[in-house]
Amino acid sequence: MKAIILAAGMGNRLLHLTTNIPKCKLKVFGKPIIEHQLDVLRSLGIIDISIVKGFLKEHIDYPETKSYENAAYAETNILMSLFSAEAEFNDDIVVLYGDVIFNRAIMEKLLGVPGDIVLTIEEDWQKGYTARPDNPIEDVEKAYVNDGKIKKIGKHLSPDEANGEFIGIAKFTKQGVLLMKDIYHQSLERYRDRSFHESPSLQKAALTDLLQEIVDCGGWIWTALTRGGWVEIDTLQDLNRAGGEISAPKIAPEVRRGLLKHVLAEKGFARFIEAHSGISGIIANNAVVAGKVEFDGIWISSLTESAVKGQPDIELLGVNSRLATTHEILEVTNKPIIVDGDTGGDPNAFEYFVRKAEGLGVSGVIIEDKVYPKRNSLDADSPQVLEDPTVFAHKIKRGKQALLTTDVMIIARLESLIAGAGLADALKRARCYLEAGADGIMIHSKSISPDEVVAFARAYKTLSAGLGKPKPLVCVPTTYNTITESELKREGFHIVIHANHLLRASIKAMQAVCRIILEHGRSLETEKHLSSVGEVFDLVGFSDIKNKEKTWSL
Ligand code: SPV
Ligand code: MG
Repeated sequence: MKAIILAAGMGNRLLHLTTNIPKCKLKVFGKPIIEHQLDVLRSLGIIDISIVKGFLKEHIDYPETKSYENAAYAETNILMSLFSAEAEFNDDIVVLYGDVIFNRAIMEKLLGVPGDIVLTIEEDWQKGYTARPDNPIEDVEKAYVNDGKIKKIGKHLSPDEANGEFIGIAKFTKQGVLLMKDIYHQSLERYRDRSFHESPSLQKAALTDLLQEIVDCGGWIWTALTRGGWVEIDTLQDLNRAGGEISAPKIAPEVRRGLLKHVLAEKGFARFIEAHSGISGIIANNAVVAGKVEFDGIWISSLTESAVKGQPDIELLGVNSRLATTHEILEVTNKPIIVDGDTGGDPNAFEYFVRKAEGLGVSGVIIEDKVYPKRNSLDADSPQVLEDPTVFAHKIKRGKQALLTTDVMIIARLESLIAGAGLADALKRARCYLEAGADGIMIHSKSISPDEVVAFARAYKTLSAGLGKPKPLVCVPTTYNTITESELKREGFHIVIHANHLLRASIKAMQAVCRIILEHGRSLETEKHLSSVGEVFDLVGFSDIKNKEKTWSL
């Protein structure tokens, strides 16, 4: 008996947890899902195990297994993954979806049921879904079983008709494998350029589509019934209920610190989003769309760090407040952090700040070339007083010398355009600060058009290249927000910071909820605008703590 584990998919619904590791490597009770599977298989003497990999395949490395690849994992589905291991179709096999954890009894029962094709079917399937509100019933691979055999199978089966759920574990004898292969190859011809049961094409087909075709062709598919004893991990909620941690994995300061340089070296570009508190840090850190588009790092903004404490952005709260907020955010996130250092204060204060930030695990500090105490750059009415460039360059030198590692970037922020001093002044200052050792330049602007920062970027390319190794260029497109990140990248920017959006979003949301409560004299009407208390528990790691307590009491 051989086993084939299908672990090529992306696991999009596990959000931040599967951007860097494949779903089958997520831990449940401290052990990756796939290792739970390997342990059960091996305990039953099944040692000829193949794993079909795709997304982040390099992370699935088990020396005593065979490896197959579905390189087109993003455009195909599980049937293509299974047939990527067709070379193994010469013996009895069990096939497992890579996201199911099951106990030994389930596998023993499956192996014990005679029949050339046997599926493990959950009988009490509806009950499972009342406890999994994140898993819509339309996504369940439902089955209608009669006389011990599958009559219908697939997600489209009506819940009233279904009397079971396929849990993603199947057995094929040698004869069963032959039948499956035959029907698959006939189907490749017969269903060329058209839909295949519930899927738009055979390339995008699920295993259940082929199983239904086997039934329709007169093949018999038997069932091994179960009531519980397994879990499928599709969502954060599933993972947490199974005993897995859903908070972002922790990272040591010395590892995190160098990540910004690493991202820039790898991708040449990084997108940052602002955070101002632990909870906003978690939201920023974990945000992901389409399974892989996420922020590369977090910006600790002076504007929002002050505003969240109800204070204006005028260097009022001091470096220790900024460092405390930074610490709070570092505690609950694992991405690179750039901290807004305002003007940096005097050189001694700046040395203190960069050393503390470095110790905490910060990757970058940006200081702006204005005179202390600065005013927020986006305010049109405030005086924006530029610092003498020599004085500012000296501060950069002092900061660089104070650092103990080469991990942290000190980025000089040019306020020439904010102060109305023009492009030539900005370029002159950029040269001066780069010569003083700045690791990058931020050009700021409050224009609603990107033209002036783009003009700077074009001139900067030549300037920076002329000074030796080109240094990263940063921008904050708050006012000129029509330009996209990719356009900015094309124009020569390396870091784009969305500098205040989470704070502004929360202000609006809080005001709306206050209004609704005042208008209705109760809070019922606010519910649709709110996260559930359970979601708060999940976000802040309370759900993980409950799991840990269960693990430790075992
Ligand atoms: C911040 O986010 O605090 C910044 C950018 O420094 S800005 O508010 O545009 O000055
Ligand atoms: Mg600021």
